[in-house]
Order: sequence, then structure tokens, then C-alpha cells
Amino acid sequence: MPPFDQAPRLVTSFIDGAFVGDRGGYRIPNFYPGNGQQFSALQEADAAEVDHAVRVARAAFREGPWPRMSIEERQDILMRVHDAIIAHADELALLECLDTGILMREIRGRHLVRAAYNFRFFAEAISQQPDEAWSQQKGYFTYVTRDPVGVAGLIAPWNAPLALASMKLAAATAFGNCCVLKPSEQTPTSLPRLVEIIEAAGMPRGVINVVNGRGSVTGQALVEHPDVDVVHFTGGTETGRTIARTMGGRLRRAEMELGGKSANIIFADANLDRALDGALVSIFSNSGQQCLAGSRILVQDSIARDFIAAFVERAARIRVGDPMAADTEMGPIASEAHRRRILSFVDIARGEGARLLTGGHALDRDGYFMAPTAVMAASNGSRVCQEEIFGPFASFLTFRDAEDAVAIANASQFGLVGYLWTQNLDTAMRVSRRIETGVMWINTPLNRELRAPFGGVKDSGTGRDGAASSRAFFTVERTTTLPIEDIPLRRFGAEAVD
Ligand code: TXE
Repeated sequence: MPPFDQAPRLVTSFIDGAFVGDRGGYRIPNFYPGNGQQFSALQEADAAEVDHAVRVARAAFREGPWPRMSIEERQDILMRVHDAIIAHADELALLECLDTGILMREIRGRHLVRAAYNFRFFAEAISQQPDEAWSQQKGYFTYVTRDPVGVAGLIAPWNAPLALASMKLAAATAFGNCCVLKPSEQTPTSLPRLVEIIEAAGMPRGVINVVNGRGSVTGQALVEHPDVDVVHFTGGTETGRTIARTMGGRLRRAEMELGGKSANIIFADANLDRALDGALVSIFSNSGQQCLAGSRILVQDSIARDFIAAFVERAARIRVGDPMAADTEMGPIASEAHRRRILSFVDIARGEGARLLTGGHALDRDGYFMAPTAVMAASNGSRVCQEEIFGPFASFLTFRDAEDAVAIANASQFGLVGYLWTQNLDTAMRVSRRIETGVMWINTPLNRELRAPFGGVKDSGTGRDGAASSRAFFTVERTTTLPIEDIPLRRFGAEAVD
């Protein structure tokens, strides 16, 4: 039996340094994907509670110490947050595992390290970026500084709550903003506790507030709130469109990190052992529930049969099971409804003339488990190649040559990341720059360089995260000009008449 008693029975909003408490209202049960049992419930924040959270964030921004601190003071606190996350890693990992079903060792070894590092990274980044100055205009000096933008609405998804929301929190706060975070209603538990830990480490009260609830209620109220200056969103493409419309109507900026159907292109001259490992990890880690999954695997004709056979053999051997067990390789799907949706693509694939290569079924045990799945798609135009399935579901295609690979990869509404495997430098350079995507990985999967921009093109989103890009999003420029010579002014009311 998982230690359910270590999670709160009722998850509420966290506003102005305190949990809201049990005050009735709409509740959402929270299930552990590892066995399907309910372990807690979420008390939904309505529009009035969201309004309260935004007002608190605004007051912290207008009157509180955070935006007025020196960079060094802010850095000290962010570094203490880093240390506090590491110190509480076991507790946070357990809450995250209960919420999501992600493997405990992945959360402990990667997600939490990343969550902590995000604060350290932005602590360092804020002291390294120069402001602009212009002196070309004769007699004047102009400088450009950046102010925090104000109150940020941060909307997080369920597939990696701590790793993804911590990036938003670290970037928004490091540049001096205050914020209201809305976690996914499917995974509400770990983030309010994270924020409590952040405050205990020294972040002033009210700088970060958390509202929990459904997207259509709590999320919508946050996006529509007139006092929210920017929204940073990670989630599905259709939700992103809705939020972008609302924010556009309010003439406020929104950054969108949306879905993907990324092509993983494997040339015959690749190091095939590494390409095989890379293909497996990019579609089966986190049960394929990642925006950057390599879910469309394009293999060059001449090696396709052997490569796919090797992939299928390895996929069938993946140890699926208890996310808290040390030797598990793939855990459950995050929710029953999501597993049903993923598995519905098996019938869709069959109907489209695809061939099931492995998996394609739920596992006969409690919890939301399914077998690692792969299909040989009938064509790139089929739904299993065009829609984001967001699960352990690989769709294989073959290609003839570089031209063909580029054409197939780009025939997609999405453009988040791309993977390319070849030992030929010329192919690597020429093909990689033609793939319509925000990020390319050549001969390596899933690498994240936080200093560099990360984000998508096409329906995969707008904007970028990264040191300079996050600064651009979470601050506003202020241009200040002053004379440095004695510049004569027109003297209205005192001008001599000839
Ligand atoms: O995401 P939603 P869902 C993709 C993936 C998945 C699909 C649907 O393909 O199958 O999206 O997942 C909040 N105003 N990704 O439905 O709805 C919501 O409460 C304000 C890709 O779970 O986009 C949650 O906090 N907020 C992805 C967040 O948006 C709203 C990660 C994301 O939920 C809202 C997750 C509204 N009107 C899913 N409606 C990635 N890019 O990694 C919902 N929300």
C-alpha cells in the first residue's frame, strides 16, 4: 500500500502564505495512477478566490519587498530555495509520484534536481544580463532598462508538475514579478507544498500564490482577470488557442508551450545502437507523456526492417509496473481517462491500415498501466502520425532519402523538437536546419540546455524559455533619455518676434 497518509487529505489554494482551509465548494477526487485508488481531494478555487490571489500578488508587487530587493538579496533567496528543494526532495517526490505515477527514481533523480536547479540557474542569470545604452544621437544619452512585468499567471500541466512549474516560478520571480500559479486539477498536490517550502526558505509572503481547480473555472478566471499582466502556459494546443484568444482580447502577452508530434529521423549511416536507445527513451520515458516525445519515428528504408524489429524486441521487454519500485522502467498512465484515449488510437490505427507491432493493450492489474506500443503507420497523413497521442505509442514510417525525410517531418501541424541520427556531418547540418522546429537534437535525445531558448514553431507554441528569452517575456523595457550637452529648447511664450 503506498503511503497515502503522507499526502494531505484535502488540497486547497495557497494564498498570502497560508492554505485556504476547508470551506466547502466543488471538489475533485485525486487518484494514484499506480493503483487507481483515491488518496485525496481538491477543493476548487472559484473566481472570487482567484481574484483574492491576484490581489495578494498585486499588493506584493506594489508594496512588498520582492521587486525592490537588490539582485544580490534576490539571488540569496533563490539559492536558498534551491537548497530547500533538495532538502525536501523525498517528501516532494512522494507527492509527485502519488499525483502523476511518474517513476519515483526519475522524480528523485531528475525532476527534483531540475526543479532545484531552475532556481539556481535564474539566480545566476539575473546578474549576468546587460542593459542597453545608446549614445549615437548627438547631445543625448539613452539607456534601456527592464522592469518586472507585474503579476504573472502561470498555468501548469500534469505530465511533470514540479519540473515544469518550477521553471515558470523561477523565471517569473527571479526577474522581480509576483505570481499566481494554477497547477493541473489532475495533479494538485506537490505544487502547493513546493510553494510552502519556497516561502519557508525566505521568499516573501504573497510573491507566489497557488490556486487549484479546473481549467474552465479556476484557469479561465485567472486568464480573464484584468490585473494579470502576462500568462505563461504549458498544455494542450486547443487550450493554448483559447487562452491566447482571451489574452489577445485583453491586449496582454501570453507565452505558449504546447503539443508536439516530433519526428525522430534515423539515417542508415547512424550509430544504430545509440539511435535505438535514443528512440526508445524518447517515446517511452515518462510513459510517453512529454511534449518533446519522439513519437513519429522515421527510419531509412534500407535499415527499417532490422531497426524496427530491434525496437519492438526491446519495447516488449520494458519492465512496466510499480512507479515506486527501483527496477521499474515504465510506470502507469496519469489517469484512467487518458489511458482510454491513448488506447483508442490502437483501433484508429487499425482502421487506417496500420500494423500493430507491439503492445496496444491495458495491463491486467490495478492502476492505469498499458503496454509499450508501436505501430507501422500506413502513411504520414494518418491520425497516428498527425495527432499528439501523448502516451507510450510510437508510430513508425520509412523514408528513401534526405528530401523525403524532410518532407515527411515537416508535414505536421506541430514543430516543437526534432531528432536526427546520422554519422555524416553534411547530412546532419543540411537536414537539421530544414526541419520546421524550435529545437533539434542531433545524435542525442532529450537534452535541455537552459541557457539556450526552448520553444516551438507552428501549433507547438509561441515564445521561448531560456535566460534571455525568459527575461524578454517576464520584463518590460523602459527607455530613458537625457541630454549630455547644452541642448537649446524652444521657448514657448518667451520667443522673440522678428
Ligand atoms: O491539457 P490542458 P489536458 C496535450 C496532450 C494531452 C492534451 C490534453 O496531448 O493529451 O494536451 O491534456 C489548464 N483557461 N498536453 O486536457 O487542458 C488545465 O487546468 C485556463 C501537452 O490535460 O491543456 C491545466 O492546468 N487554463 C502538454 C493546463 O491548462 C486552462 C502538457 C493544461 O491542461 C483552461 C499537457 C482554460 N480555459 C497536455 N483549460 C505539454 N505541452 O507538455 C485548461 N486549462
